[in-house]
Amino acid sequence: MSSGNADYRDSGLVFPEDFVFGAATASYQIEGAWNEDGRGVSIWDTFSHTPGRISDGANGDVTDDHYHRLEEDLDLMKRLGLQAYRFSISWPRIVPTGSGEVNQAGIDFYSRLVDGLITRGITPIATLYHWDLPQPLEDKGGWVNRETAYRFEEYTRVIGAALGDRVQIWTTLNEPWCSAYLGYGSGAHAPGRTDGADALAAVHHLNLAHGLGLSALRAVVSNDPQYSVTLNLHALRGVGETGAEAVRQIDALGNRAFTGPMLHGAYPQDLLDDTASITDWGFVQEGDLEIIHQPIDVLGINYYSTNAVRIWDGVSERVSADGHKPSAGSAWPGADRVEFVQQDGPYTEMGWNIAPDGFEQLLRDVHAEFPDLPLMITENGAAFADVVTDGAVHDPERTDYLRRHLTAVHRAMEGGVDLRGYMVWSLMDNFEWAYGFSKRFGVVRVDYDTLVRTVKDSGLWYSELVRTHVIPE
Ligand code: IFM
Repeated sequence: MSSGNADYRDSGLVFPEDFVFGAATASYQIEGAWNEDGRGVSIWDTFSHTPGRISDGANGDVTDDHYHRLEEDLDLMKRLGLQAYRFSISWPRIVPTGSGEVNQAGIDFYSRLVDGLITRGITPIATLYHWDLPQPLEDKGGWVNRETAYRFEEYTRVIGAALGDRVQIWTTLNEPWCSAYLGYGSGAHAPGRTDGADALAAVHHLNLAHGLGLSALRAVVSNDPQYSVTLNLHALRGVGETGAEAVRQIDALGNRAFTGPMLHGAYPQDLLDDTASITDWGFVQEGDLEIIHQPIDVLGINYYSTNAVRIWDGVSERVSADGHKPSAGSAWPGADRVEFVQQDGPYTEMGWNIAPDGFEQLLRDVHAEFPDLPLMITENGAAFADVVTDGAVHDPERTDYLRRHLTAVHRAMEGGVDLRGYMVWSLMDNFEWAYGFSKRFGVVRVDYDTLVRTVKDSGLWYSELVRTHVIPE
């Protein structure tokens, strides 16, 4: 698959003054302190402590130790000049068993984080759920159980009341596609379950949690924040004659299963038809779609690469380059005949193809479908095998990746897409889920032995961009 990416490397492009540049992280990936100050156990603690689940045998017990290094990390953000910081809140730090008793120490931690950001002139963007479900809720069925959505609503009310005078953008869920399909379909992510019907029930209950969470926030916050959700919308390329049909199926499962109910107020009929032999969608109850379909102020988009698909001919050896860790089950229930085709490089260390043109196209497509909805890039970045040389990290590939993707963002804006900001993934190297510490996404290096932070060359480059709003040389 060739792609037209060669010319996506402009410098000198100017972003509007009110365009916000920041960085993103997630609680389980950076905090550590997994069993301190009253924090409960999450599904990722259980999963990462289970032998064989994480490629390098790592876990998030300590990871970047951000919980204990909060002030140092806030100073680092200030030094980089970040205008916004997108973090996630660990549900089991706030409600350790997932329901009932609230842990004040957890609330205090995020309150200090938010105050520390505001003092430094950095806008707090809070994500309520970036995958660390309290284990006791999983023990009752996790996201397959409708009750989990109501527990999410309760947790949201607690943390919304505590931080709802200061947080400026609230994001309900991060990438519910991963929570549902990797957590309950392919089993590559916690809780590691592999049942297509469960994955689809999880899709709906996550959508429901999004709606319930929005209502809960609206009822308790005291400032005037923006409301959002972050989706990892799949940028799809059809291959050959069957490409269009394969794109339709994957688009339904990967994109429209979320944008349908959240932004149009209905599940797409073709999704229901494609999955009819797996589930009758009886878990969608009367009134659910009204709860889910609420106005949001900005849609968060995470983008890394594209997927190329076609319908498998049933004869030739089947490839399955869907960009995720090989796993026991399928991440695509009902799309059994779709084949993910290996795309041309270059690739990042994740094996993901580098495709800024796919990024621009995705942004244009989303804007065309939802012209009145502002967009924000809530994640974009790349893992590469960094090398430390005399205390520095020269990572030209990451800078090049960022430049190309920021060029794509700029071109989309020139083309009329209403884009409000860009959060690089990630502020610092961290626990990359099923890959442990083997993949580094940070613009700041973390030495996992000493926990020393070193700004990479890409971080210096990004810092200049943030300061000037012009893509540097
Ligand atoms: O590290 C993850 C993040 O938690 C969610 N989006 C994709 C990133 C890179 O895989």
